[in-house]
Amino acid sequence: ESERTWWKESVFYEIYPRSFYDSNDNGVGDLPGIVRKLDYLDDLGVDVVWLTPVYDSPQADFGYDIRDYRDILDEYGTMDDWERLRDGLHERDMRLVMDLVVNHTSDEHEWFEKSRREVDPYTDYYIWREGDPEAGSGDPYDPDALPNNWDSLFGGPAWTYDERRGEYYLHLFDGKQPDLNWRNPAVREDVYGIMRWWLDRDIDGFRMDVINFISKADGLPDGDPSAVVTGSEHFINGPHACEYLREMDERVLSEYDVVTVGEMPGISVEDAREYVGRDGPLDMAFHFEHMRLDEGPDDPWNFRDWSLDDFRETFTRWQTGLAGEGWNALYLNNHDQPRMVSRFGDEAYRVESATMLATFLHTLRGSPFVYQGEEIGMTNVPFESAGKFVDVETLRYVERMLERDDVENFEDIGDAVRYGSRDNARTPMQWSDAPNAGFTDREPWLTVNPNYTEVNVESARADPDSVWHYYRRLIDLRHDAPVLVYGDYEPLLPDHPEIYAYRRTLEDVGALVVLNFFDGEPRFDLPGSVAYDGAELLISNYEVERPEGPDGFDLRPYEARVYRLE
Ligand code: TEU
Repeated sequence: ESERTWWKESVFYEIYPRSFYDSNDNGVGDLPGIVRKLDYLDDLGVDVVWLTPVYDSPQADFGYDIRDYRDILDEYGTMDDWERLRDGLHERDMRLVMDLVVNHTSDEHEWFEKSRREVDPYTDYYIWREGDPEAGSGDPYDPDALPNNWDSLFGGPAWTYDERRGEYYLHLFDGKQPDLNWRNPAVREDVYGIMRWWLDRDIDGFRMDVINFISKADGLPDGDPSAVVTGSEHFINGPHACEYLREMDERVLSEYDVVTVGEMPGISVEDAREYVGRDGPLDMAFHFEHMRLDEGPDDPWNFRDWSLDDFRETFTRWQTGLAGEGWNALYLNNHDQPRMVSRFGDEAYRVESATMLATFLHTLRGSPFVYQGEEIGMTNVPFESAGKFVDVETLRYVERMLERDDVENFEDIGDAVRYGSRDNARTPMQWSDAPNAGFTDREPWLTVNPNYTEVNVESARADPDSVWHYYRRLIDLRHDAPVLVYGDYEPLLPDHPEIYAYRRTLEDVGALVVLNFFDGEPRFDLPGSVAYDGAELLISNYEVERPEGPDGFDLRPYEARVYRLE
């Protein structure tokens, strides 16, 4: 809706704690490490920090598999460290958003341990089915024996047979991440209890992991086998997802002034209106449409070029589709995605394309989410060999592919894995040109990108023309220019093959955004429909000769300009 609130005016910063800063030199980032970098975040100017999971967990999916929702992973620190982090943020007028991962738990969570043993009241806390182990060969993993044909999002069947209980349990992700049974009111009550426990510790909101997956279709019917993820039509935006979230809103969220962002793979603008529209239970949603633009239609790992037409069409649809209805959560990369420079920009024009994409992110209608390292233009990683990857999704994919007859060795799929692996986003934050990028004094848990000698915080802060200083200026600009936050969005030059341009308008103030998405030098001509009396260049990533106005100019590779129009 169009109401003004703090979270619409906020720039969010996502921290992946394992890779942010290691305070005790064991090779793993931790909470005291983040505390030491609070002034860094304050200097950058961000308003809200979203922390990916720091709870006790066996780390099968690096924290998205939670063993205890009310405790901090030992490697990351203690509750006291967490409180110091929260207070340090609040003292600096920053807010803290925690990750809520409640579609599934770890298989080491007490609830699951009890559910396997059919201990009440936990017997129905998860989704158990008998299947037909007698079918086919009698092997419980014979596909005919499984309760249905659903795939896990990490590949392979979504069912694992539990010897102890003699039944299969559903897991939309790894076998170590069993799905909770949201139909059971006691499960929902326990989730609300966890939420209140954190909200009462004065957090400022939740990012909710795959929250549109919590409701599975009645009877768990077989899915269309031609879908990219078989079964997904039966668990993405399932029949009761919105209803459960409404209940959560009524019972918990409405009592607190917090922000909620649902991570929602597979939602359309129409779905988003239900979740985050006028009467929607949540504030914002992460959609994935722009993340699909370079993925093959049948195989997400079969990467192809994305096109500016599709990119512009997608963003325009979300900008106009939520206008007056809801609020966009804007991102170009996160801990699950390749680095934006390597994907939507150009490593050969690293600084230019990083700053151009940053300009885009901060001048759309919605709240920008900056992912750690983005503000210094970190890029994908030239992983030396298969053995350097650690992410479960990547490892499962490699395993699966190596079983195929047409794949001889890792290098046959090396390009796709190097481009698409989530590990690209998870290598240590590059603080300086010291060994291990100044992240740790020990062997880090995941390779450091060798470009750290050039791309690092210390050198970026020393260089006024760096990506870092551009982010800082851009964030300041957004704080001072309500038109960039609240203004209407209108695309200009809708068919231009190289330029993405748009106008934002708030009452009598306009902003003109002109972005060259490639390395050519196209000419920009302001459409005659855009009238103005005066124009001021608000920000640009190249020097601009002062008298040059917004009506027409030649762009340089990845150039970005924002003009204020009166
Ligand atoms: O990600 C959800 C999700 O859809 C991922 O499968 C994502 O699309 C994929 O990794 C892209 O390569 C969330 C978390 O952000 C992710 O880190 C977790 O692994 C996942 O949920 C399970 O909790």
